[in-house]
Amino acid sequence: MKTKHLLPLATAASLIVSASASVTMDWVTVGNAGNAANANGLGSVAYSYQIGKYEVTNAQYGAFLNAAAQTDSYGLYNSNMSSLGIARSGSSGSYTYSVTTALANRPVEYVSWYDAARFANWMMNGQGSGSTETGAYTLNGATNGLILANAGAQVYIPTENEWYKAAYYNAANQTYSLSPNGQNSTITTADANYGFSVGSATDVGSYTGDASFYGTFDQGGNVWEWNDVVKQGWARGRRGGGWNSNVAYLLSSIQDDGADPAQEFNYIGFRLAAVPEPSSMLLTMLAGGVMLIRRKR
Ligand SMILES: [Ca+2]
Ligand SMILES: [Ca+2]
Ligand SMILES: [Ca+2]
Repeated sequence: MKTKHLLPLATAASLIVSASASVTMDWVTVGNAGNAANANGLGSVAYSYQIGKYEVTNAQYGAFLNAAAQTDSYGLYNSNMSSLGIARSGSSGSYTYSVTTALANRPVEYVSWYDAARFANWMMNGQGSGSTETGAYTLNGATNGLILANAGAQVYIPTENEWYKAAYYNAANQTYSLSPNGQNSTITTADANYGFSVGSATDVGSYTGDASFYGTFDQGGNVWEWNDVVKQGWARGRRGGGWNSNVAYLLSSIQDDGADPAQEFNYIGFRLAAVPEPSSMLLTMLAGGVMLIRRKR
């Protein structure tokens, strides 16, 4: 399972991947629209959507930085990333970023909710020179404050219900499991990266036998993941626990109070969600002859 960690360090340090390539995201489709919520009220989603199969990786975020952070006006880069696989060189206006090959498939860490929102905007706007400031979220330079997703968001930070359904719902028996790998009994450190069992994040998808019902990996452990729910009027949700978390935080039963969306730590990352483009949705609406209410928040 963790054979990749046996790479000789000398090799790992000398191999640098070019991070200028475009980002390919692996998605899983979460269907079964209109499923009932769990007993705690979470997990009901009235529409079909996609969610990242994995947490966003250093390779993906490094490509984003090279495209969008040559002048890093919004703090997309955190210097603590350098020891975790993304290095910055040059000076403001011509910054470049390189990703250490051996760490390319680790989840990106030290990202705020706003960094995740900007990555989502950039993805929705077609990458490259696409804007980070408009799209799924109208940021226009904001690095704090309450920013809500726009009605037309197509690539975005998942809602708490979307995240929760993808992690814990089993459509075959219409129940929610305790753990994101479908288990109801207590999971162990053979099933997910938590409790300092590894001591850091691992490559996404390392726990190959522990996908969710819909095929996502690492929704329990590795890194906590931002979601879009607003808590306490200002905080944003994050779920799933991280490599340093107690097992309780991995489970569907945990109540989340949210966190400061500006905080950046070495155990919080994110994955994205997506819904079909408006053109295909318009066809659905015309075909159905009904108003399609896209998302509930
Ligand atoms: Ca940041
Ligand atoms: Ca297992
Ligand atoms: Ca995770």
